[in-house]
Amino acid sequence: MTWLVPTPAQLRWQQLEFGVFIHFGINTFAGKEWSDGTIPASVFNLSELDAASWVRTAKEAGARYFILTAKHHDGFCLWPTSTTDYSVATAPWREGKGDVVREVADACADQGMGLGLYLSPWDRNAGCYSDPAAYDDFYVQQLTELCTGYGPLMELWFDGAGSVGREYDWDRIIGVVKEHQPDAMIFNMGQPTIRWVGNENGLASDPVNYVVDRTSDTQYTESTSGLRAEHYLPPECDVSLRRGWFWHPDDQPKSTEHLLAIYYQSVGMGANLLLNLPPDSRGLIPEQDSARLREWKREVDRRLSGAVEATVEHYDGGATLTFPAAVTFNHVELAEDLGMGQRITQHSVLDGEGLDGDGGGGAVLVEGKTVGNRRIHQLPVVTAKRLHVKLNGGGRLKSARVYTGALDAGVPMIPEGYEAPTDAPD
Ligand code: FUL
Repeated sequence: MTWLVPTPAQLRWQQLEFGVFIHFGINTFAGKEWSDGTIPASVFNLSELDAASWVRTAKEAGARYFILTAKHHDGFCLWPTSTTDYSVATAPWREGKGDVVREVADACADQGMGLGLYLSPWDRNAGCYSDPAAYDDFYVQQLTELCTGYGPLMELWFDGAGSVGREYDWDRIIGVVKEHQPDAMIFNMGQPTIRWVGNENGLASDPVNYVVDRTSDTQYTESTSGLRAEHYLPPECDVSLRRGWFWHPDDQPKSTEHLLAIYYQSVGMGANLLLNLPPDSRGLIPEQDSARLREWKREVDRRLSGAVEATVEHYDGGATLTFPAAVTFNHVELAEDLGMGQRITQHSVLDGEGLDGDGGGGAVLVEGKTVGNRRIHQLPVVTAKRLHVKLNGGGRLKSARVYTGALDAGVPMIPEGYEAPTDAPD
């Protein structure tokens, strides 16, 4: 059997683990999620846009990459493109001389943050959208501007919403990325290198398969795209801090507990987390939102504090984890050696004390399927000097550790009935 293995760029991307998404544009000023391309550029008028503070907020929350909606479905471009007048160049903001993509790219470069861009294929403003060949030219030009004008990009986000049934010239489009930004990850469409997790709740579910032959297209239909063959495509879990992707005055950030549950079920399940922060119509991330992020980050850090590394010794079908001394913990973290591809299909963590001959060992403490990039299990407090991990599928662990710093931590829950809306929004 040959295993599909990640490229070095895919592995690097997986190890970034957590990025911030920014939805900002004409919708921000109109209380809309999906506007139809007719809101005049004149509403894009604000006083305090501060891209450096967006990036700082992301960094303080622990994000290692940052993705901006350069153009959402409404077609309004946050950079002064040559392809359309529907952009910052005809808006009152900075007297039409502004470029949000530039300000974000500069802030990311200054703060050592990876930059990615979202460029919606569906465009409700472009007159040529109904003519596929003409629109492909237009889109390729937009993508070329973004891929050549703003320094290195680590990800291009191709959103399937609104495009089900539409054929774009993906060979040409992806050719632009390959020519100018060969290390950038390609999200979900064309010739993807990473995939959408399949919901907008930020949640992966076990098993999290990195090798797939199909991707889900959008939240709003059941549509999926076949890939002709299996590919190594690790998933990204996108979710908004608020209910909406764009800022709305009455929307509220999710609770810290909800965000913690998302963390365990994305990063803690071996998937990447892409958490959206909507800047408001002043151009700032609301203080309430940054406070919530700080509180969440503090609690994630507290739970993952007091790490004790295990010495890992593999044997056929598993591994023994030995700690320097007996340790009391309530989190176990495993990482798979993905250089060999994703192989572990099932794992059980057992109390290993019985191996020392005290007769009490062998109880299963926790189990699951995927180990992947990073699997974090929260479990009832236990003391052990040695653990046992049974591994199915032939894979090996790269590392293992336990966390001892927050033995009082409760199990966070997603609020009952919570689900991101699946109706096409306004
Ligand atoms: C969806 C879009 O329709 C939403 O507006 C948002 O951009 C989300 C990230 O992807 O498909």
